[in-house]
Amino acid sequence: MKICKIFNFLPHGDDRGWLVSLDKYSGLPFEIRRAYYIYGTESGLVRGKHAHKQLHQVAICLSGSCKMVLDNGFQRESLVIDSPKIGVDLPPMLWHEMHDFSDDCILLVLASDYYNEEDYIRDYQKFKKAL
Ligand code: T46
Repeated sequence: MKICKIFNFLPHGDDRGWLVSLDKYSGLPFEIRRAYYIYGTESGLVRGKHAHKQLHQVAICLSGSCKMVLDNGFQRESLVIDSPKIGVDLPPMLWHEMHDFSDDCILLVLASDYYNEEDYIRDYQKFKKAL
């Protein structure tokens, strides 16, 4: 089974460049309640390292690149993302880590709900037990 699910967005292009619009009609699996973005992470540092109990998210690399490591408790996959035309699905109960940030990486994350620290599982063994 493949863990990683990718959304391919449809850019609107003309002689001025590209525009991608995202909402519930463009194939996202949830209505967006929150957006945040990550930038300025040094290449040797790792972010994420958690799963969410309920939250559903999609991560989009708007600039530069980073490596997403995804783990469903049984299998681990990784992929480098470097295009604003694709989104990585981060459903509930999927352990995710972000590695190898380029200096210019801007990672946009669209989320199904507001920030809630109670929704995080930050201990891998607890994550495995909760599956
Ligand atoms: C995730 C991955 C992809 C807030 O105050 N509001 C927010 O909406 C978020 C997301 C974070 N914060 C605060 C909490 C911490 O003090 O920002 C600080 C850094 O958060 P965290 O260490 O959780 O960041 P990452 O990069 O490890 O994880 C983030 C998201 O938190 C997480 O939900 O799935 O990106």
